[in-house]
Amino acid sequence: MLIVELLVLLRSVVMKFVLKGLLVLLAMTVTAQAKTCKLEISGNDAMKFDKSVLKIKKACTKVKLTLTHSGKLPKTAMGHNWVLVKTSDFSGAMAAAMQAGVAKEYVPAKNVIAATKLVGGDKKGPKKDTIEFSTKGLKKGGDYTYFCGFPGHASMMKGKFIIE
Ligand SMILES: [Cu+2]
Repeated sequence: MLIVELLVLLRSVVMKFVLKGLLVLLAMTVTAQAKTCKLEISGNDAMKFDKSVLKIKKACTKVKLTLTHSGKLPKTAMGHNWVLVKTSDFSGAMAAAMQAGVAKEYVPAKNVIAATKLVGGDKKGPKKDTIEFSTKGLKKGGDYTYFCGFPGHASMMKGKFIIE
């Protein structure tokens, strides 16, 4: 008699643990489904980004990136954008950015994971641009490069985008 009662009690305790575990898992899944990670980078009048590496965690499902022009030169002379590509697409994307021209904000027509508008340092602006992009399809440990598509800038203005 006592054994049966004990077994029933034990079963209900086990069930509680299982349910609790499921709830925790569910909560983790919900959290993982919507995690926006913020990144900031700026470009200056000396044709440089302030960062050569940008890192996010694999758990980030979205990235909110802000590019700011920290200088004073207009975007016609020293414009900067931020273009993210697979490193294997980088050299092709540099050429494609130039071909796209200022009308397309020097953003390549294809193989672009994400890109901002062209920003300038003077009041004509814009001084900054914020974009949001999904990390869907991007791999942890993958090889990604970001660069500025303004003609001639990418040799100095580039960096690694790392998912860890
Ligand atoms: Cu630039």
